Amino acid sequence: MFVIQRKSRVMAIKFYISIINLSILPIVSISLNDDIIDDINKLQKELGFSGRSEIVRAGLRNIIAEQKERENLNGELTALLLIIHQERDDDQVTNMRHDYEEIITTHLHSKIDRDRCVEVFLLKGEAVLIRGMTKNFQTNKKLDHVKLITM
Ligand code: NI
Repeated sequence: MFVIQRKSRVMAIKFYISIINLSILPIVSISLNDDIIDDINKLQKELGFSGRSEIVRAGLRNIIAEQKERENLNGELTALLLIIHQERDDDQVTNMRHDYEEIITTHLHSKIDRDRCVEVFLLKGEAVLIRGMTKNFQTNKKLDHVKLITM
């Protein structure tokens, strides 16, 4: 009798410890501008996320999944690279595209509205080059949105 009680008490303590461990996630602070915070608040309402952290985690999971998918790309590929940026940053794309002339088959550049432009690159070539181009554009802070779609 005594043994059983003791055992169940140990199990209860272990259970509480595992709950505490689950709830203590490392905290990472990030700086965001007002526009992004507004977007996050809107997303939270529209998609029913329980909090901002939840949204950030979902976004990060997407980036990680995309990156893993990209790492698996091999050989000759056809892909579409979509870029949205402020009109004033046109030169960012113009300067960077020169390094990738050999894989660019089509380049479309159009205005979205008064301040923004969209650029679409149809790419054909080695996966390693397409990956490199995507990485360079994605890490350019002046570009608002960069997305690779492989076919
Ligand atoms: Ni433009």
